[in-house]
Amino acid sequence: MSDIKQLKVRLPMLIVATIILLIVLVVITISRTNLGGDTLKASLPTTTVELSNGSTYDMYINRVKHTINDKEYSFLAYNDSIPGPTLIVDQGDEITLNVINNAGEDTTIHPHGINADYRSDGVPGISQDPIADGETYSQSLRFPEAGLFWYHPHIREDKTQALGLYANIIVRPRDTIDWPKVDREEVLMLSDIDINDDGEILYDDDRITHTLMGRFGSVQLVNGQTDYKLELSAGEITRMYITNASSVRTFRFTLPGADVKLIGNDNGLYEEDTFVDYVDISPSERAIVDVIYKSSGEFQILNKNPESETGIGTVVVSEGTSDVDDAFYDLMARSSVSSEINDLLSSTPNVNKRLAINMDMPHAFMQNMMGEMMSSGMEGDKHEGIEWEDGMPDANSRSDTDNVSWRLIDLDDTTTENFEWSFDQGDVVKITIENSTRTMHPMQHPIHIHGQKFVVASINGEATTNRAFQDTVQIPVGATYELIVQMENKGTWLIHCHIPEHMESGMMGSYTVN
Ligand SMILES: [Cu+2]
Repeated sequence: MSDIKQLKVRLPMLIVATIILLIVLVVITISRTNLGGDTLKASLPTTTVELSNGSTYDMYINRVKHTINDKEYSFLAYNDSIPGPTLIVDQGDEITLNVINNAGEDTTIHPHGINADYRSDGVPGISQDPIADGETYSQSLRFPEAGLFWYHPHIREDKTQALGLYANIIVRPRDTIDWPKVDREEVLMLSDIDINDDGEILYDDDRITHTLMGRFGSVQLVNGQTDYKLELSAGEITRMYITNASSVRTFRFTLPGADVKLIGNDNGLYEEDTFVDYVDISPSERAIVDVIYKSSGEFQILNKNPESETGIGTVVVSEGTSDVDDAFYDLMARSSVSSEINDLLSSTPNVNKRLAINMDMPHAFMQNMMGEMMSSGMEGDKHEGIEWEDGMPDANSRSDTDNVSWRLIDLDDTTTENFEWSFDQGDVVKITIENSTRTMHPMQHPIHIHGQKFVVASINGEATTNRAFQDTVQIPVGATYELIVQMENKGTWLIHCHIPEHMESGMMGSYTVN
């Protein structure tokens, strides 16, 4: 056969082979981009797991297929559900978690707000080594305080938490006298996920981006879904345990049509119950509200902030069978909470610490973002000192841990990059945190203290009222907060901004209680 004849025979075969190869490549690329793939199990609904004192619980971290707006994505899950299982334990009890990591990358589990043993705190480099893919790690948890807590990774939270690694722990109180009676309880985990215009969720495995503000998700979720629905009866008293697991988004949680009574937050109950129109919940904060709908109908759950309004779920209320319990409208005052807080605030702090917030970026990067900065309005011109939405998406997406550094500066030792404080057990420490308008990018920061509960004693010099113990406080732009912490739990603990992209850019310090 001549060369030309051979080519004539082989050319169609070559074209067919090339087309098949291209199809295979396209299919592989699409499944990677969607992070989907048929081999993954579909995510399961969240379960509630009651754990008794001394019990052991296996916690698998797996990749799962999770559907958002009819599209499948590869998410991460604790025991295959998003959110992970809600763990219910009794105050004072101790359990063991066997963490089996099949995430495909390092992880740890941080029991957020559970202040007991720093070796169980899930902080890599302090509590433990990272749990590598394929490894199992045993972690014992003790629950000294009652309330609403949560667990999440303390490695690459910007990615792995957003992709589904979040869940609650409810610690039942030993003494229920301060807890109003309710008919039912619901857990609402708020979060958001960044899905681009092409329907893709893109994270870089080796580089943390969106460090300027933290990554806002374009899609807001309740319990991992866009169509969360709660069915209630009119007159029924529902307790909602609400947690914000998003990176940077503050939710102004609003329930039109309901009477909403705020009873608790991060680390327990308020001094007094109050009726509220909404609750602001910053990243990692919690709120406990008791809710009544007096008439039947369909109602929206809104994130209704000063800049936008997003429906994040629905409440369908059917005709009630019983009358509204009047006890719901009694506002409880808790002398036990007040006396513990007053005792703490009346003791003179024996250590004073002062922190400022600072951000740095190279000149070239700043010049690069000037245009967007000018068009998004002057810096500091934020509603109530909070960035509710991403005002500079372009600069934010181009920022990373190399071109932005965030710091919590110890004003008494400004040369240290990340402070390492030392206290004695029993010390009463006043930490004053100023969030100045004069930084390069003024914005709010949810500051989380590991290891001890604290009280906000004053805001801009004015004493606070109706307080509760907290583990996180969001400081808006221009505000100065005074926190009082009693150092009860020994060990080495972190203080950091709970916007993961800020923490990873350096916004943290540590302290040791001897
Ligand atoms: Cu921050």
